[in-house]
Amino acid sequence: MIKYAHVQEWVDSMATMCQPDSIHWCDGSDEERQRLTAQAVKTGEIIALNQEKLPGCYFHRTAANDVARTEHLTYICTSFQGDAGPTNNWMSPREAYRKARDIFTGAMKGRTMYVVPFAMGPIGSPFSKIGVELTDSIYVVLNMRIMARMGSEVMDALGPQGEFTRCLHSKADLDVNRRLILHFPEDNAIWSVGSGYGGNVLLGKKCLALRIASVLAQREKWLAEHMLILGIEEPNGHIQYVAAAFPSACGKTNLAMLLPPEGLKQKGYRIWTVGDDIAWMKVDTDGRLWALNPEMGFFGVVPGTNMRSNSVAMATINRDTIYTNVALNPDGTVWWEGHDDPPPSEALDWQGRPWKPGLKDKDGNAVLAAHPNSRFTAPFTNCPTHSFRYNQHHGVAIDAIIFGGRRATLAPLVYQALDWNHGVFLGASMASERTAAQFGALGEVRRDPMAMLPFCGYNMADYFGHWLDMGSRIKFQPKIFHVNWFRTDENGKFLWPGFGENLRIVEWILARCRGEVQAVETPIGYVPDPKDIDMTGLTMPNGSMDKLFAIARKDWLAEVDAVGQFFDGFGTRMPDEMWRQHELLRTRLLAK
Ligand code: GTP
Ligand code: SPV
Ligand code: MN
Repeated sequence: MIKYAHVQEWVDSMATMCQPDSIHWCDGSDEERQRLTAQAVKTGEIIALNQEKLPGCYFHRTAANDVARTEHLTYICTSFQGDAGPTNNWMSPREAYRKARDIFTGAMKGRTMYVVPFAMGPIGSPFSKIGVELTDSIYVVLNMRIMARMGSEVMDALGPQGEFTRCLHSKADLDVNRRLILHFPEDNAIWSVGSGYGGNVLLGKKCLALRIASVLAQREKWLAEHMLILGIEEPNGHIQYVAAAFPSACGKTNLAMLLPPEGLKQKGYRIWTVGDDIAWMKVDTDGRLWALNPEMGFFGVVPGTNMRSNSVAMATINRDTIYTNVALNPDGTVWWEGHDDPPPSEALDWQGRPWKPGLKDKDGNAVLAAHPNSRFTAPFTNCPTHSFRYNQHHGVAIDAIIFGGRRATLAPLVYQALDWNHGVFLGASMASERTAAQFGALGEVRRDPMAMLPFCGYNMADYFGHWLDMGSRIKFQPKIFHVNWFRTDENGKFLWPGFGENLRIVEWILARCRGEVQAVETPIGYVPDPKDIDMTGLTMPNGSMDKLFAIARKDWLAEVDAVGQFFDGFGTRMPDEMWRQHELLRTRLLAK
């Protein structure tokens, strides 16, 4: 394998600090995967699952205090605090390097440092970016091999002078008090220490493909977004693509793997999964917005996944998958809350403790077998609906952009922005209830603009400005929508069945994009005439649809105030157009 001098020099200097016993350059071969897997099984870092029932599958437990992204320990390290903005934690690069260096020094003693060259995006695509991650975790190497293009072919593509993101990771002692996830956009570098959990340590994903990439995207006039990409093919062969941003654990993987509901089957749609978490989007010479998924695998939420909610995911994760923090059955298979199988009579929970149904903790609360943020890592091509375009260098042309949150009240099932700038406002004022995907209080409603709050690598006021600017660069702008699958009734029950049934809403969205269906103009945007949503085969309790589409003026006016408070936090850096949109919404709500 080629070891270019500029890479070697950096590896050497990081090794001097971390002091590993040895250094291994990963070539990405299958032989290497087998060897590293055997080694990790031997040390107990991973557990081989039942190879008859789950061929190629392995299981890993993270430390009990290391089960989700730790946003409060995640920093954007720029020379000026204003460049990180009010929604990011900030540290000066000098202080960040100093603090991290203390923890990294000697952290790899007794361990091997793995050098992992990886590409986000197809190798050779003008979209693609190369990174090299140094890590002392085989679990990370095996996950990176699934999630990204990895190994010698990437090094070959890099070339002797090639620019790459310098990604350094060490588990160190997994001490939450000595954990830091640091981004240095000015140096194109990421340092992560003290964690072994997904989003904190698979540095190609959130750290590079969103936080660092968003900075590059602003500079180079493209978009790096927390979005799924989905294609819907009609029987005549015409495929329309949508990109959708929902916050973590709010349904991206599920929508990306959508299975048409029974009642719509006769329409003959075919679904193509292009991506489930990240979209990089560029304006092409044809004046359209093209989107590409830079990843090669799924790092998806396990609980709630079953044959009814997502049979496509079930088919994706029955082989060559790494499971993290689920429950382990005595026969070497796995289980989680919401699995098709009934709970096993006995199992080991995600922490490796004996578990049985009905188990309560000392306060009388049910003990979960799987962690609510337990995850699967599965190859993209395992997915039966994976798009034949996944390796194409230009991605797919996007017709609609969908924003969505998890909101028990307020936001209707679907509405459409009046135009691009209103759509940007709609994305910027998004809010959602907090899930288990990040450390913090569950259920609390927080603003999460474009589902990028934890992932934007620069000042979000500038980011909104960039979105506005992008609109003027796209000749054939995608239409922008907002959805809410999570509205509840008085008893806290979801009003909308969700999952495959969401196709009924996507269908309306696509018809709007084709200009084939009228809509009702309301103060917040266009909403469907209920008769335009195909409800064949779906019966809902009386009045549900009214509740799903109710727009309460009083609540929306309160929302306008809350959005205003959020916008105030950005001070004078906020683009005037965002305030103009805010005022227009208030005016429309107050008008008779
Ligand atoms: P990240 O990987 O964290 O970015 O999450 P994601 O946005 O891909 O979310 P995912 O599709 O994994 O869904 C998260 C949770 O939401 C799961 O428990 C799903 O069962 C649930 N969910 C997904 N879609 C729907 C839906 O349409 N309705 C309801 N009620 N729940 C849903
Ligand atoms: C998310 O939290 O949005 C994820 C999982 O997709 S992680 O990779 O941990 O960020
Ligand atoms: Mn995500």
